[in-house]
Amino acid sequence: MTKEKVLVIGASGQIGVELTLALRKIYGNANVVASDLREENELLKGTGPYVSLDVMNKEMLHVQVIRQNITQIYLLAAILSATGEKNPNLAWHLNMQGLLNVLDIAREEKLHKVYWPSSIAVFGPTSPKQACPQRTIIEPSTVYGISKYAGEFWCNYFFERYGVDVRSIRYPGLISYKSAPGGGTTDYAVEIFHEALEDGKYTCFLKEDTYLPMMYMPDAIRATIELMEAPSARLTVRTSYNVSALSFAPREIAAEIKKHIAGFDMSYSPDYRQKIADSWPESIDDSVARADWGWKPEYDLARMTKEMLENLK
Ligand code: NAD
Ligand code: AKB
Repeated sequence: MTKEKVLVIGASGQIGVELTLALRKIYGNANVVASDLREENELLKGTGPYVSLDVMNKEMLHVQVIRQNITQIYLLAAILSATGEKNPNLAWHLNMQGLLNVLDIAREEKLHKVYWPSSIAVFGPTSPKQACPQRTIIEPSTVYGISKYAGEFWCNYFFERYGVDVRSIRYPGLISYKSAPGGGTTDYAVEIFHEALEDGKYTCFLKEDTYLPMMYMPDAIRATIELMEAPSARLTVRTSYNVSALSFAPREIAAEIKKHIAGFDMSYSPDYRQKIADSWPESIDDSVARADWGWKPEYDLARMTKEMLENLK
């Protein structure tokens, strides 16, 4: 078996830190190179190689891939929904060109596999609100969603035309305690834990009854690794897989936190992110991922809340 050497781009971000640590357990510390535009995350320091890298600089990226004998790339560098609405051109540029740079290099260097996440943000106001299916009407209304939907089809194109083994998941909002979220609409579901523990109160930027699909980070990391380890022949989706775990509204997570912090006080002050949240489905149908590669979530709202509070304390 060929030795795998993995490059994680965007390794200092919310997913990158935990995914890099998980990949280092599988492939060995020295065989997973973490990279980011910003400095190495504290949790990664001393656990394996780190290089400073801008995914927009294709030449430098190509040099690193050759120099380090990279066989797989996990591309996590992106601008998320809320930040994207503040700077649409930058979001489009990074989210598209970063992906195209990686796909081109993967084709030229015959990389074994590429991972690139999409998002539930591909869905828009005309998509079904409940149990949104794998294949349905997709008319995204954010620049982030547009870039993810276009990206999904680039992945499919590179697979069909050049045989690049690129795999993808449409993550819901991810909840984690190790590294901070990076400018999304679902970030409230992380902030709430920090502020509940620090101040005993939180002002939510979404309305109390805004249901959104969510997932606890250990489930997301496991989903990613299970998809990447699945036999290629079993995968029927080469755009991006729906995966589902939780669906809750701000008032429901507040009620769950109150079970642990009795005096916790939640108030609401919706801002521009409400419109983004309103354009997304409330829940996701992930039956294709379940059938193709055996996906199944482990965490419900109660278990996730308990673990988040215990770990953040
Ligand atoms: P994040 O913002 O926390 O991390 C992204 C990282 O990319 C940051 O550390 C940033 O410094 C780095 N980066 C930015 N520009 C770069 C560049 N030019 N070159 C190299 N690195 C650069 O994001 P995240 O939440 O970890 O998301 C990772 C991926 O997962 C993204 O594609 C995102 O769209 C997707 N996703 C995330 C969520 C979520 O809830 N976190 C949900 C759905 C999809
Ligand atoms: C965001 O809110 O932008 C992300 C996502 C769902 O893609 N968390």
